[in-house]
Amino acid sequence: MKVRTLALVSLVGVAAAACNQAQASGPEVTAYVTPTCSCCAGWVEHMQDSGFTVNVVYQDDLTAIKDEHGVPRELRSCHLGVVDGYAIEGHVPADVVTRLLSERPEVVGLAVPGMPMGAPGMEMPGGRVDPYEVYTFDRTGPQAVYEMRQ
Ligand SMILES: [Cu+2]
Repeated sequence: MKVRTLALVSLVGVAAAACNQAQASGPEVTAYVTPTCSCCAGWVEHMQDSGFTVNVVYQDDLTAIKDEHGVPRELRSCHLGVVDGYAIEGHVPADVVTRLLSERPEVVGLAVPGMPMGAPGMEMPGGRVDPYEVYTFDRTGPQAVYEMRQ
């Protein structure tokens, strides 16, 4: 019993150390945004607040970069994030990106199509939140609902 407790304590120690390290450097996201998009800037801020390092690339037209990264047309939103080889389309919450990076499913990326009110970067003054889905996708189209938010 005593041995088990000790093992558990040291495991927790390792996990805490790993967490601190992740926060210090943070996964790197390249965010492709249009210069006038305020909700895109809101999402960038949300990712930074969640410990991600975000490199913002401004482009007037994101069609080509989204085509290049295999984002299906029917799932498109405003900005595109690229993190660790995955494409993150639209207002995907940071914790769902973190889940993706730990589970590493065989998908091209995640998408929140459109611009649901209340999603990160789409916060409404009255606090309104519309339910929305986070989809996984490959180059042929949406694959599955990865998470639902409301
Ligand atoms: Cu937006």
